[in-house]
Amino acid sequence: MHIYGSPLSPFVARIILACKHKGLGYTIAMPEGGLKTPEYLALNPFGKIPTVKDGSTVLFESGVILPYLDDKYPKKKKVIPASPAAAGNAGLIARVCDLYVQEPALDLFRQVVGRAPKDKAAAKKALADMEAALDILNGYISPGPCATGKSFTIADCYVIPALLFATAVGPLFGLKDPLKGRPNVKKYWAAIKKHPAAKAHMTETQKIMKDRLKSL
Ligand SMILES: N[C@@H](CCC(=O)N[C@@H](CS)C(=O)NCC(=O)O)C(=O)O
Repeated sequence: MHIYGSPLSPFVARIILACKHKGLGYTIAMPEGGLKTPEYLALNPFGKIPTVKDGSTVLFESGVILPYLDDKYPKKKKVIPASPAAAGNAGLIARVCDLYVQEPALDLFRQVVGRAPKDKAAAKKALADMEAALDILNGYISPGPCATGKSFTIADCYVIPALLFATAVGPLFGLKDPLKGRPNVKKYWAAIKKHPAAKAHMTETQKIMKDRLKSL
């Protein structure tokens, strides 16, 4: 299986984390020549990452790729829990991170790296939105070892990249420790760093992020 993308992308990271949990082998690289070449647009007409090529199957959109991996490799560990209630809970935590933690964190990141104009009012709102979402996440997330408790699930595939961005950008906008006062999130973050599916990805991404921010 080939993943088009980079581990720094939180959307790509979801797929990497799922593959690591499942023990699926993969190669990963940015599309040759960039995201908007005719060759890449033929695979993903939005010209975004991730796109996955698995034999003759080509899929994009992280939210589509994750359940595909469970269905395609039924003998491997799953990321979506079997019981509807557990799957719903995992999906809920994932969605909270996707829409409400990661989105404002990415808005802030775009301002930092110059992909969005510097705008103090927009940054203040994004920071407040991110904090409010972290408070809500704190009410749903397990303190560990994984986001829903014992097992690594789709929730972790979403929470980890969202928190990598939230903890990286918060301090740049005056929020020294975005996890402070959110004890469940804080305990989760300390625990998941040691998880075999997450450890290497988190170390690698934090280094890429640090280098990226240092180079500005
Ligand atoms: N909804 C998509 C979002 C993918 C996405 O926005 N990827 C970003 C990278 S972080 C991208 O490719 N941006 C380039 C662009 O929009 O031109 C998913 O979940 O896969």
